[in-house]
Amino acid sequence: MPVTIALSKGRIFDETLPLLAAAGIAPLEDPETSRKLVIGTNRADVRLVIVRASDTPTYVEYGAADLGIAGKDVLTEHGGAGLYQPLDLGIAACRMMVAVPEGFDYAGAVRQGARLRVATKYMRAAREHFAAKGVHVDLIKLYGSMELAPLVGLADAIVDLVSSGNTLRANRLVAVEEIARISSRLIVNQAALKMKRAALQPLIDAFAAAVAAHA
Ligand code: PRT
Ligand code: MG
Repeated sequence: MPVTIALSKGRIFDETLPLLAAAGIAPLEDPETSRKLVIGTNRADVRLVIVRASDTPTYVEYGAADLGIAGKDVLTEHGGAGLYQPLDLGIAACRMMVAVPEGFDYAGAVRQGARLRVATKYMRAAREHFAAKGVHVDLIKLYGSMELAPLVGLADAIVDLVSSGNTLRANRLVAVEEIARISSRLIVNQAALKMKRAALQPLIDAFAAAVAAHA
């Protein structure tokens, strides 16, 4: 039975390549240039499937992939049912932040108990964060480019991921609160781990060793 690993292209794929190499796995094609969604590797028993980042937990949950790599942000929204999460890989690191337009008095609005309109793709994380703080919010679900929302009056604030901070700066937004530190995790289908342990455990161990070596 081949081992199937679900990855999203872009930063997760790029930052996973060295971990795959440490496990002796080299993709035969580059998903940035190939249109193939199933990519073979140098090992006949290992293949990669290229999925949307937010779909990775779903493929692994249903066993369509045995392993996957997904951001903590994505895992929080998914809920993690059916997934074993043995390793924080430390890759694709960023922070989930609350951000507002420059000059917006966020602390003042919170203090006065104002009801804030918050646009985000991360509904669950945002809901839990503001509920824990006792801040009343109306959440507006978006699928991307959250930074636009406050600029055109759709929202007072956003909850988004920030790495360099360049996107916030370019749109005259400032981060006012950290919700969580984010990195990507190895996720494993729980049933596959039992049925295919002989094939999966060496990969998990190789990833763990590679992560420890870089720590
Ligand atoms: O892009 P797509 O809509 O397909 O999905 P996605 O954005 O979920 O996928 P992808 O591949 O962009 O991100 C995959 C994972 O990388 C996320 O789930 C995070 O765990 C992690 N990650 C790390 C990031 C960032 N850093 C990041 N900076 N994901 C997104 N961003 C975005 C952020 O949303 C914002 O728009 O980059 C912008 C900010 O970047 P800076 O450098 O300008 O601060
Ligand atoms: Mg993206």
